[in-house]
Amino acid sequence: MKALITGITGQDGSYLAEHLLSLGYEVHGLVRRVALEDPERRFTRINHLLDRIQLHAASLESYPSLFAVVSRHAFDECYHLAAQSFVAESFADGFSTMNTNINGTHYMLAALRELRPQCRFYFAGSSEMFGLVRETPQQETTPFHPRSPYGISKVAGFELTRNYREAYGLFAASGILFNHEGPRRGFEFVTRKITSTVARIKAGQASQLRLGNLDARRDWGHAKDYVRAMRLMLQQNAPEDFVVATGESHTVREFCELAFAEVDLDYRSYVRVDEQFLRPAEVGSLIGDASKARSVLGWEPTCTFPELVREMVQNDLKLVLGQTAEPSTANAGARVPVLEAGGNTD
Ligand code: NDP
Ligand code: GDR
Repeated sequence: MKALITGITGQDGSYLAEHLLSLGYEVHGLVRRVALEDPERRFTRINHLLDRIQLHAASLESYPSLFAVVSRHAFDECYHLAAQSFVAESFADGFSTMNTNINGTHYMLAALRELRPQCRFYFAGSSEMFGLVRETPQQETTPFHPRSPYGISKVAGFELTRNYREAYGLFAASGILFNHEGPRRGFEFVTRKITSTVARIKAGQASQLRLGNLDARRDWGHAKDYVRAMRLMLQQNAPEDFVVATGESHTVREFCELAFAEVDLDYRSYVRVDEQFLRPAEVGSLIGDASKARSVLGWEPTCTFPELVREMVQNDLKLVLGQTAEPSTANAGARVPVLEAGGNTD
């Protein structure tokens, strides 16, 4: 099986690449060019995979570049994960979020339809599509009410995916994934912001943690569990959309409480509310009902909330102390890919 992952340098892309490699897939990744090529840093999450995957330079903003990659390889599955994924940033720059997330998805679907209609397509939908929730818990049939440019872009991507399925017969499925985290999470997301700051406070390198809405409630799972569900969706007889969630929700405050307790500190002594981290329109509470994924895909989450918090804090402690931590850097520098003009690395 030959799979293409867009967003392979991100949290989910790196876990998914590992998962597919472990199942014997040939894994290809799409990466964008950046002006300052610094592959070792840029590919931190996939450094340890670089000698087992093939990277292709292309831009989500350019249909011809995506077309070129799809035209060169007979992909069986495409996991479209690349996106501007930070909700707060989408308020700061809604236009680029829309361009990347909506057009990027449309271009990928159009290129596959044109060149490789038998390739199965996964779209990274989000619980942010539910936004101002109409029912609790949220399931596949819950109406959408997005509250940010990011959420709107994901609803558009979801609808595009459905339309390509219905209009052109593509095997195109969307996962409606609730928040999933882990040691590879970007530092701007609240879980990693908390665990990395807890580690720095413990090491005497920081004295405070400034956050926005402590009462926001999320259904947090582990990214490693969630990438398994993505693949399972593409192994079904027919393309369908699935909610992927733990069915448990916690507040940001509870996350803080556990994370600080992990290093024997009381969060109340360190956490301060800072208005700059409040959002113009907030998604107050999300909790998913993944019954369909459980019964149809046979999918189950394996990581509990306390285990997730502990793993992230312990990993950040190791990073602060300069010890080996996730993602593995064991293979760093083994083969630093050079992304050549209009080309790929193979
Ligand atoms: P990350 O932010 O960690 O990764 C995003 C990826 O998208 C990176 O590889 C990034 O590449 C790439 N990307 C961003 N903008 C562009 C662009 N303009 N052109 C090409 N590539 C681009 O996200 P996650 O791994 O957490 O999430 C994966 C997907 O799942 C996203 O679509 C996200 O919206 C969605 N999702 C995530 C959830 C979560 O809780 N993690 C929940 C529900 C949905 P680069 O390294 O070059 O920046
Ligand atoms: P979210 O994740 O917006 O749910 O999107 P994030 O971790 O950014 O926020 C979760 C909740 O925490 C509140 N919050 C803060 N958030 C951040 N980032 N920084 C803070 O200081 C802070 N203080 C409180 C937020 O207001 C929010 O309520 C993530 C992304 O991965 C999306 O791509 C994905 O689609 C959804 O999860 C499901």
